[in-house]
Amino acid sequence: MAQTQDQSESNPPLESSVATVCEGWSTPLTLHNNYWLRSHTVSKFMLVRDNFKPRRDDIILATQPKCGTTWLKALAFTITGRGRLSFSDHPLRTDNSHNLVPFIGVQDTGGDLEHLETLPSPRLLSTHLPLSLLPPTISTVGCKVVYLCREPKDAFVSRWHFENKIITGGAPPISLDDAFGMFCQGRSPFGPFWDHYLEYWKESLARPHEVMFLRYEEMVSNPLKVVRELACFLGAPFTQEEETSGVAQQIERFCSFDSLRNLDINKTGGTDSAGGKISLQASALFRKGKVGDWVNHMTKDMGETMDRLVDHKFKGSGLEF
Ligand code: PAP
Repeated sequence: MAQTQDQSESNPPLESSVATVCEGWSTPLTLHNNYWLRSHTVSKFMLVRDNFKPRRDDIILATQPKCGTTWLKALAFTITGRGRLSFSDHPLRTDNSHNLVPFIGVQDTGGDLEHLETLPSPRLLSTHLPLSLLPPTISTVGCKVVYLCREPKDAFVSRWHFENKIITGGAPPISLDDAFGMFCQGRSPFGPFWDHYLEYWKESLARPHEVMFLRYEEMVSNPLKVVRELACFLGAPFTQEEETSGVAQQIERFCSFDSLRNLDINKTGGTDSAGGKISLQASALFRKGKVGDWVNHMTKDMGETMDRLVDHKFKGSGLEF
C-alpha cells in the first residue's frame, strides 16, 4: 500500500481562498501562494507552514513529484537505519518507502502534524512542498534537507504516465498534449517545477552544509557515489570496516530499481484509496527508472519547446539540464 504526498488524503476543497483552479489532471489543482496543489490537499498543506515544528536533527527529503522520491526515501531510510536493521527482514521488504518516511502533513503516510510531534529524534521526513510553503525555521534550526530534482522532460513523462495510472472512476485518459501544455505553464502538482527547483537550488548554494542538491541523473549514473555522499551529508559516513565489508554496495543494490520493484510488496501492493478520489498500485511507482525515456513519448518539437522553457527559466541561476 503506497500513499504518496502527491495524492494525500481526502480533505474538503478549500472554499475561501480558491483563486484559480486547474482542471485536467486526475484531480483538480488549486493555486496557493504561486504553487499548484491538489485542491483536496490545500487546507492540510496550509497548516504545515505555521504548525510543523522542525527540529535541529531532522532530516527532510524534499522532491518535486516523479523525480525519484521513492528511491531517495529508500536510500536515506536504509543508510540511516543500517546497523540496527538487517537486510534479511528489512522494513522495505514489507512496506513501501512512502510509508516508512512520512510526508509532512499527510496523515496516510504517518505525517499528521500532531503525530510527527510524538516521533523520537532524529526524524526522517519528506515533502513535495516547495521551500516557501514550509516553516521559515527550516532554514535556521539546523536541520538537514536533501533535495532531489530530475531532468524536466523525463519528470514530465513520468508524471503523465502516473496520472493515467491513478485515474479512477472511468475518467478518460489524459492526453500527452494536454498534460504537456499544463506542465509547461507550471500547472502540475506542486508546480511550477522551475520555481520549486530554484527555491531549493538557491538554498543549497547559500547553505551547502545543510541543504544537499541531488539530481536523479547523477544517482542513476553513479548510485554508489551518491550513497556515500548521502551518508556523509547525513552525518553517518561509512566506516573503514563498513567499506571493507561492502555495506555501501549492499545498500545501493538493495535500493536499486530492479531490487525494489521485484519485492512482492511493490509488485502486488494493493490499491489505496484517497477518500474515493484516487487509487494507486505500488507498482505505479516503479515504471522504467530510466534517463532519457522522454524520447519514446514526446515529439522532437515538444522536446525543444521544453528545453527552451528550461533554459529561459533557469538562465543565470547556474542550474542547467
Ligand atoms: P512520487 O513523486 O509519486 O513519489 P517518485 O518516486 O518521485 O514518484 O518518481 C517515480 C519515478 O522514479 C519513476 O520514474 P519513471 O516513471 O521514469 O520510471 C520510477 O520508475 C522511478 N524510480 C522509483 N524507484 C526507483 C529506483 N529505486 N531507482 C531508480 N528509479 C526509481
